[in-house]
Amino acid sequence: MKFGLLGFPKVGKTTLLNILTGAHIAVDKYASGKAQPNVGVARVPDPRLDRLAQMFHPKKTTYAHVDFLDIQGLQKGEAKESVNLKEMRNVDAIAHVVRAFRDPEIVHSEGPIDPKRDIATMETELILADLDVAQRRIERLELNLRKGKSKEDEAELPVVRRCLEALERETPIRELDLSEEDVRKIRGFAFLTAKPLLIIANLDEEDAALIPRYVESAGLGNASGRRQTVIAAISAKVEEEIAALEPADAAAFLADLGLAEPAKDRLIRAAFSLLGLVQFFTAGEDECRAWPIRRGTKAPRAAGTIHSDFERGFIRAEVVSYEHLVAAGGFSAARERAQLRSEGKEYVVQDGDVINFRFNV
Ligand SMILES: Nc1nc2c(ncn2[C@@H]2O[C@H](COP(=O)(O)OP(=O)(O)O)[C@@H](O)[C@H]2O)c(=O)[nH]1
Ligand SMILES: [Mg+2]
Repeated sequence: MKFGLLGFPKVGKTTLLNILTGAHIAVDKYASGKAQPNVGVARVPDPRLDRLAQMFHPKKTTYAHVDFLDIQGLQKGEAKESVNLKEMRNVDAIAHVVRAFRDPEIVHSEGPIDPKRDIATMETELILADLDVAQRRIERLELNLRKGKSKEDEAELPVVRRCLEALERETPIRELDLSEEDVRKIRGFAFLTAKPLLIIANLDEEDAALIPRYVESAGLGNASGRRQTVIAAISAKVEEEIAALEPADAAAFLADLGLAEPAKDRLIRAAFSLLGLVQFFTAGEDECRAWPIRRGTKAPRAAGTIHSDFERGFIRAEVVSYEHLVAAGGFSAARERAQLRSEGKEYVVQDGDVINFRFNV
C-alpha cells in the first residue's frame, strides 16, 4: 500500500520521506532538490511485535510496511494540468504535508505561515482536478449513450453525476456515502478526493511540545472530524535530531517533550490505520511477523496473505489475542487457560490476533 506525499513547495515533504523511510535524499533551503519522484518504505513500528520477539527469540522479525512516494511541490492553480499530480492517481492514500514551521529564510509559496488556509487551498486544488475528470467522463458517457445504449454506461452515469454534484458543492468524494459497487464503478478514474487523506502539520522545532494538542490549538478540529481524514502533527527537524541520538538519549529527549515515542511512529501507524488495515501476527522461533490485512478479513483470506496454499487448504485457525499470549507467557500456557481458540472459515481476524493456521494441501 502506498501513500503519496503532496504539498506546496518547501514544506518538508522530502525531509519527511527521509525520516519515515530512513532514506538520505538531499534537501536544500533554496534549490528545489534532485529529480523527483522519490520512493521509500516505512516500517510500521509495533511494540506488540517487539514484545513477541522478546518472548520467542526468533531468527527474524518482520514488520508490516507502508510505501511513500514524494513528488515535486504543487503550485496553487496548477492542479488540473499538473504532471506531478498524475503520480498521485496511482497511490492508495494522500498525505498532505502542511507547513507550520517558521524559518524566514525558506520562502513559502502561499505567503504567511497559515496551515488552515493551506489545507483549504490544497483541498480546492484537488477538487478542481477531480471536477475536470468528472465533467469529461460525463460528456463521454452522454455521447456514448446517444450513440447506443450500454448497460455499463447507464449504470455509471448516475454515480459520476453524484460525484460531480458533490465536487460542485466543494465536497470531497471521500465524504460521500457510496456503496462498494459505486466505488468499483468509479475506481478507474482514480479521483484524488476519493482517497483517504492524512494531513501532516510540519511544526517548528520550537513548537514540538505542542504536538499532543496541536490539532485543537491550531483550530483544525473540524478537519479532523471528517470522514477518512486524519490530522497528525510532527516536527520534521526534531525527528531528524531524535533519529541521530543514542536510544537512551532519545528517550530522555522525548520525555522532555511529553511524548512516549517519536511522532514518526505514531504517524506511520495512523497512516496504516487510515488505509483500513489491521495486522495479525505469527510467532515462532524462526520468525515473528506482522501481517497486514484489510479490516474485516476472514480467516482463510488472512491465511492466504502468508501463502496461497494456506488459503486453499484452510482447515482452521488457532487464535490467541496478543494480550492473552503475553500474559500466559507462551502458546501451551495459553492453551491451558483455554485462551487459544480454534476458529473456522467465518472467523473475522482481529487486530493483534496471534495465529497458527492448520491447513492441508
Ligand atoms: N526549520 C525547519 N525547517 C524545515 C523543517 N522541515 C523541513 N525544513 C527545511 O525546509 C527546506 C525544504 O524542505 P524539503 O523537505 O526539501 O521540502 P519539500 O520541497 O516539501 O520536499 C529544507 O531546507 C528543510 O531542511 C522543519 O520542521 N523546520
Ligand atoms: Mg522535495
